[in-house]
Amino acid sequence: MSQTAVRIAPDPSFDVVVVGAGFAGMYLIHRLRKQGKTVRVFEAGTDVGGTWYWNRYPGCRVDVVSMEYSYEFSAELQQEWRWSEKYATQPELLRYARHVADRFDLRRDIQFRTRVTAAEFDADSGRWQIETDQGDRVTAQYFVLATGLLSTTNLPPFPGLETFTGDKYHTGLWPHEPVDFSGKRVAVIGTGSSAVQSIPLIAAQAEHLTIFQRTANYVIPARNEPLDDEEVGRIKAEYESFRERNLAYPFAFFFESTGKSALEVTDAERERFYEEAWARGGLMFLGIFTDLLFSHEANATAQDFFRRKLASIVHNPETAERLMPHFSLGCKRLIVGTDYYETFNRDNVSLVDIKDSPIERITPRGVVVDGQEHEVDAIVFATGFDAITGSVLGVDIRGLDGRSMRDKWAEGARAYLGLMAEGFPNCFIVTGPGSPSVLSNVLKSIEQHVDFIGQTIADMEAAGAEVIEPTLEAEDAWVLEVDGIASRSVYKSCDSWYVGSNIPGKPRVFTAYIGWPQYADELKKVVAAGYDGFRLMTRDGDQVRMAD
Ligand code: N01
Repeated sequence: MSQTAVRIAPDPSFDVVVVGAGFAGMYLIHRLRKQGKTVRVFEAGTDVGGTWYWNRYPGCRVDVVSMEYSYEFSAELQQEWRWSEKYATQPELLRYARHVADRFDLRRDIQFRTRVTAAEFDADSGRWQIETDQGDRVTAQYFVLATGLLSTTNLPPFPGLETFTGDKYHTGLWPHEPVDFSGKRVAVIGTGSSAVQSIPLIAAQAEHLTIFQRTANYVIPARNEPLDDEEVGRIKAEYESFRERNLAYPFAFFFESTGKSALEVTDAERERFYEEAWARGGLMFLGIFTDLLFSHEANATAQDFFRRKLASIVHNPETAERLMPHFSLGCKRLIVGTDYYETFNRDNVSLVDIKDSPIERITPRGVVVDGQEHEVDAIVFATGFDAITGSVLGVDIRGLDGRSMRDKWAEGARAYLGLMAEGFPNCFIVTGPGSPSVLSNVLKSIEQHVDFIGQTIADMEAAGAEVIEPTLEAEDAWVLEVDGIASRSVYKSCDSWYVGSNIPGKPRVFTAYIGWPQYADELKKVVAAGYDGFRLMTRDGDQVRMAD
């Protein structure tokens, strides 16, 4: 451990230390407190909310419907909170997070403005020793990474970046004060979800907007709308069964499906189903046929539909051609947007294709591509995240015999059930690699994992176990299973942050478990079989057998 100035916290010893006060860290406090555990959460920001604290760019909103993207652990909470729109905006989501923090008095267990820098397991004491950038050194029996999946921003090292004299923004680290682009020439680099959400709003304000696109993506209309009292009342009257029904869907959120292959219907029927799904909008488009994510042939029919839609919206045929994606729909995350393609019909918007001519450099005045300087007053980097693993590996985590997580994951992230890694006892990762995580309604995955952690700790205590760790055999088998399912899908067929290819040098591994209900069953089976695949021990290393 590094020898930084040490600040002794008033009580440096906890049952559980958690990294991150987003939705996972917040629910962990509530759940573990109820079990009588002492919990300390360290959070780099100045408030709760995680993703919704950091991502404040114009247009930022959730792409899973609000009535589903919310906690269900408290019936009172879900009854009293009133979402105003089908897809809540970032400010509303942040208000929700703050409301939850106040309602359950969570802040007293959170230390803000503090980043965990290192954590090491001490086999003698069976405890984790944790260090922060504020000089804290604390210990805990359990160490939980609630670091989020899209938290560590990716800012590519464009040559000359530091010489730019205008304003620079990253969508994932947006200022807390309002940003006014009126009268400015603005560049947006990137065309992922963050860019797609912000581009129409920036275009409406800026004098000119230039968009630098490396890969054209598929954008489905959100069809966002205010939620009316009648609909909210109907859902709230049967919230429990509404939740239960939605968890039976592959991504743990509801969608309408024909229940058929895209290839077993006539051309006219297929077109009608696609039109209906386009009119409904949202991520749910992917579920309209059963095989869009598993058959390239079926997927090609959806790609064709999207390209025709796009061509019908964008007036300039050359621009439309440049906006056409050329990979399997859904392979990169389908983007949910509002007026995105329509924005390219504005006179003050231009599109620069950088697929074959990457950004050469950034100058004091702008962005150079193919020898041409595009002069701008501000640059918005919508260049994404070191997803899934970035924030876990941002902490120097050392397990048994000082082995580092960075070494363990050098060839790709691996964790049994996406929850625990062999060699790192009593260390849990919420929505970690190998769990449904990014392919789910993540609020449901968070509650599922936090409940699993709470139950595991309670079961261990009842059985006299103090240490839990997965076996290497169980971890190996799980990694193979996750990869096996992914290999039958379209997800590995393109470059994306899902496989880590957006970060130079990152191992290319697809780590999301496809199929929320099957995963949920597996977790239940593991517990019912006495924590199958895990080793449970006393602090002295004696094996403890859990009841089946
Ligand atoms: O990031 P991204 P994001 N030179 O990685 C480009 C969630 N989210 O922040 O595709 C030039 O998707 C890169 O190009 P390419 C959601 O899960 C949700 O937009 O790699 N360009 C791409 O166009 C989402 O998927 C919402 O070729 C470079 C863009 O930058 C995830 O977060 C809203 C480059 C990055 O897109 C990430 O979205 C926002 C380079 N060197 C985010 N490097 C909701 O709707 C990267 N790019 C809830």
